[in-house]
Amino acid sequence: MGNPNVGKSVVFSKLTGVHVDSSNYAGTTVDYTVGDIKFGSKQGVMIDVPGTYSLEATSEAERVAVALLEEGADAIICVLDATHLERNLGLAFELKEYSIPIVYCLNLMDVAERHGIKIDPEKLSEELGSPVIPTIAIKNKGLRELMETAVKLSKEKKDPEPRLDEQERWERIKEIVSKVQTQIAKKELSFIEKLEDWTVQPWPGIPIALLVLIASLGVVVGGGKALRAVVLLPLVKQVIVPFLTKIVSLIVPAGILRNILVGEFGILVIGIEWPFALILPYVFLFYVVFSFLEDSGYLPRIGVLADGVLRRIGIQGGNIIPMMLGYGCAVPAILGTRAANTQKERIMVASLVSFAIPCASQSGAFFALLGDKSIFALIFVYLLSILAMLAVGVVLNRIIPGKSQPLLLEVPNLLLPDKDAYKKKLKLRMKHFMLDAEGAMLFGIIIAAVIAETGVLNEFSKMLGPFVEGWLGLPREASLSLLLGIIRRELAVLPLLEMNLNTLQLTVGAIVALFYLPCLSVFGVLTKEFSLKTALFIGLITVVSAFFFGGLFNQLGSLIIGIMG
Ligand SMILES: Nc1nc2c(ncn2[C@@H]2O[C@H](COP(=O)(O)OP(=O)(O)OP(=O)(O)O)[C@@H](O)[C@H]2O)c(=O)[nH]1
Ligand SMILES: [Mg+2]
Repeated sequence: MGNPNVGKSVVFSKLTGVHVDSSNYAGTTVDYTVGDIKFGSKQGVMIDVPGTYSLEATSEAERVAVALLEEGADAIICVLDATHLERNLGLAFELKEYSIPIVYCLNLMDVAERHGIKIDPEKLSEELGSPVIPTIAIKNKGLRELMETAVKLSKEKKDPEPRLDEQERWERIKEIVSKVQTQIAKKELSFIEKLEDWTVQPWPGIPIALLVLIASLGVVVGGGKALRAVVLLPLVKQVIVPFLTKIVSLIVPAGILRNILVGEFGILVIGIEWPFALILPYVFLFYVVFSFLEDSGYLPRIGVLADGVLRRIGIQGGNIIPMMLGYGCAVPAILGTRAANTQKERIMVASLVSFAIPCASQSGAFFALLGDKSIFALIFVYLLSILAMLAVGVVLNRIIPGKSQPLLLEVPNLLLPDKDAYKKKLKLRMKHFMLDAEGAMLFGIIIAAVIAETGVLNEFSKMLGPFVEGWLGLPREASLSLLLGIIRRELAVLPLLEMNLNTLQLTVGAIVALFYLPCLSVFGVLTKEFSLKTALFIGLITVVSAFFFGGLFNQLGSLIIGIMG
């Protein structure tokens, strides 16, 4: 157990070999994970617990932590952040009220040293009445000793200590800190320390944030485009697909089956081109950049800068993390809202993520659709998403009962990401994308191939035709987008690529896709985390706004084009 962002998940992963997410911000772990540990001839289980500031849980994630403590254990490993000892000792003291033996893991010793903080573990151990093991979890330092101590302790009995009242407790903590900790005066702030200060002040924090944004977009959009145009598309279009087409043509006679496999919407044609050549490069580069920002501790700093704006729509700056996670995938973003302090904020952030934040796959599809034709349309769609978010935020803030509480937004130390942890994280994210996203995308593509080749699509398009053509100004076949968009968000965009649309139509298509249904997995997680009613409600609002805004834009655009001749 321990405060948020002290390295619990790293300790857990290193000791059990079970990979759990770790990132440099509070609220990475929002549910518990159990892992097996072997130590000599001994076997047992270790549990990775969400971070909590105190045992008076105020968020869903903290409640999970406290519930686990109530269930009991043979020993508690209480992880402390050596760079914020005073605050961390609050929970350390509360845990002493239980009859479970505790070993304190004094982590982040390397960062403390960099900050000129010196702590005497032996003295601290005397004061706390339990062993204290200094560690650098990320480098595996001290973890063996930590484990030995925990195993030894687990056989001992411990008497619960009486509860100290708030006042007494903090006085006692102050006294301990003054005894065990010395701060070496440093001549000059290091560059990282200066950067830590700069990035949370409007000046030069906001220009820095803009630079980070532009650099990130440059890598993702520019790099993705290059990767796609130079390597992936030629490979798929000129080598792989012709090869497969040849083989299939040899084996399968001309007809419906051959078309389903290698025709215009053939499974082996777009089933390879869409996921691998169009979406993958962007998703990959997005996570390259995002994981770096995550581990560096930069993301919560944007929360500090954006706090003023977000507060106006009833959201704390701390919620910036799940919102940004949403640009990757809405599922972890919605789970991440468990760290929010109130149910109202949870629902608001989850709705905004489902409503107007395009996920990485969908962004990839937007870049592919609009990137070459009109960079303005692309920028417009993203600006619109931000405007819509603010507008919907204001409305939801009014209609959802409850209020948001002031939250102490924890700003972590800036760290240079650990190379191995970073690589592992990236690998896992890509694996997850391959299995989850590509699977569902393939499923959608198979449906598309079958309904396109069997004529079902024609019937369906005829039905929706008047609406799609009249109101949205898109060709009839665009109803395929609406059908496939139910499965995954990028599938609402990709079919438009094959339709030779003009810029107005492309933008309308992108707007509809932007707001259109959250995908099936998002619907599932909304139902699980909130209720079926909430999921259906969010689904309904998104569809209605998609058609309303898309159509409105088309009508206005056509009018303006008409007037200008
Ligand atoms: N330099 C350094 N970084 C560390 C150390 N231990 C953990 N970290 C980093 O600190 C950050 C937080 O680690 P996590 O394991 O996610 O923290 P947590 O306590 O599980 O956080 P929550 O799940 O949010 O409660 C990550 O970026 C880790 O890589 C350490 O000893 N030294
Ligand atoms: Mg964790």
